[in-house]
Order: sequence, then structure tokens, then C-alpha cells
Amino acid sequence: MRPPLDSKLLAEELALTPDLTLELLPESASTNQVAAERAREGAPDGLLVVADHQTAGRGRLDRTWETPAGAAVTFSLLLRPTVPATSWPWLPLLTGHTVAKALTSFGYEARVKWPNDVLIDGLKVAGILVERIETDSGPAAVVGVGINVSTTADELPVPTATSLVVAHPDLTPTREGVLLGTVAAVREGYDAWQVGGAEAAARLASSYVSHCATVGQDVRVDLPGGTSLSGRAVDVDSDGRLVVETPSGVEKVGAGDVVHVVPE
Ligand code: BT5
Repeated sequence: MRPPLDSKLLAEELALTPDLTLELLPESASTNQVAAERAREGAPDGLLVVADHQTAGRGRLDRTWETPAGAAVTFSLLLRPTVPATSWPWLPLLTGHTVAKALTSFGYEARVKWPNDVLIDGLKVAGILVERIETDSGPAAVVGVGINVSTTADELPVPTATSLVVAHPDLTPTREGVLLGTVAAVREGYDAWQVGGAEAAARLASSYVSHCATVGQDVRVDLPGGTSLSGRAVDVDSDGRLVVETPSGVEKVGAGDVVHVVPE
């Protein structure tokens, strides 16, 4: 049995960050679901819902996120963005980018697969699900992040997954350290983007593109309805769409329109 998260340590560390409020749950079906409920009840920006064990984690398109008890970091950060609606598609990309940055600061070579999977050695170590929730006080964003920390190779749910311990057994960050470091990176990246206007948006876009594993790759993009397009991913445009050069011309795909992006 793995130890539970150190609630005292988390409370103490987060008390130093006045723009975050911790709700630590020993067990939860989905932190995104809890954060969405809190948003509808009027919870303010900065609520951080953490599950020590998440039992029915959600992915995109009704997919699931599976993590054994005590092995992962699973949290949702409630934000109330004031950026124009056209900038919202950047929020999941920003999250993946800043999670990768946090993991890099711990010593891992983490990269983002467009739009927001975080990879180490080409395998998925973290998944992100950003949901827009309509509330009485305006739209809220629930930024959900799951990171495989001490999950062993046998416990990984799919062959395309990895964990921090599998990727680099010599580095042994704690779940508390990964959680605090990641949340701080997301919050900091978000705050800079949220208040920084066009200049911050351009800086984020160029930093994202230079750290994105997908740009420069030959890919097949699977679209809803069973169709797909193949070509070279060459850029991410100002709306966060992946720009793909196909034999029949340039196509731009938004994250919401994509089922899978597969390297070819
Ligand atoms: C995601 O979806 O990757 C988003 C995952 C978000 C999870 C967080 S945890 C906290 C918060 N609360 C929630 O309920 N969710 C968020 P998607 O891109 O659809 O990828 C899902 C796919 O990843 C699955 O179909 C599996 O193939 C794979 N997968 C499932 N569990 C995984 C894991 N632990 N590690 C790596 N891959 C996994």
C-alpha cells in the first residue's frame, strides 16, 4: 500500500499561495466533476481540487483516465478567465506546455504532443482535460491534470503510457512535490498569459511551438466520423490549431475536432 498524500504539508505549502484554495479529497470519481460542481455553486478562481485516489477519471471524448491508488497526481484547478472567447483554445495548450515545463525542471525530458498530452520518451506521462463550465457569474474553466508518478510498468493502463518512475527510476520526486511544482507552473503560466495581452499570447505560441513534439513530424490526424488526413505538421497557428501540410494543401485542425494524432 502506498502512503496517502501528506495533507499537512500540502496545506502549509498552499497557505503561502493566497490565490489557491485547496480541497483535498481522499477519494473522488473525478476531480473535474467536483470542480465543475463547485464552479456552478459559485466557487472563485483558484479552487484546487485534489484527489488522493481518483476512481473514474475522465479523458476527452468519453475516454477514461486510469490511475492506481497512491501512484498518481490528479487535480483540477478552477479558473475564471477574462480573456476573449477566441483565446480559450490556448488554455489546454498552455496547461500541457507548463506541465511539461514543470516536469523538465524536475529533470525529465518532457515534451507536449499537440494539443496537450505530455510525453517522456514518446510515451504519455500526463493527460489534460480542460472543460468550459457556464455559471451564473460567467464561464469558468476547469483545468484537469493527471500525472503518473510511481505507477509501475505493470500498472500502466495502456502500452502508450509511462510514469515518472518508469521513465527515470533514479529520480524520485514525491507526489506532493510533483503536485505543488506543477500547480505553481500552471498558475504562473496562466497568470502571465491572462494579463499579458497580445504580447504574452505571441510568446506562449512561440515557446509552445518550439517545445511541441508534434511540429516537424509526419502525422495522421483522425477526425470524427472515421475520416483522417495525413501530412507534415508544420506549425500551430494563433488560434492553437495544428497546421498540417497535406498533398492536397494546407489544413488546420482544432483540438476539439480531433480524435487522435498519430505519428507516421
Ligand atoms: C486525457 O484524455 O488524456 C485527459 C486526462 C485527464 C485526466 C485528469 S485527472 C484529473 C482530472 N479529473 C478528471 O476526471 N480528468 C482530469 P484523452 O486525451 O482522451 O486520453 C485518454 C486516453 O489516454 C485513454 O483512452 C487511454 O488510452 C490513455 N490513458 C488512460 N489512462 C492513462 C494513464 N494513466 N496514463 C497514460 N495514458 C492513459
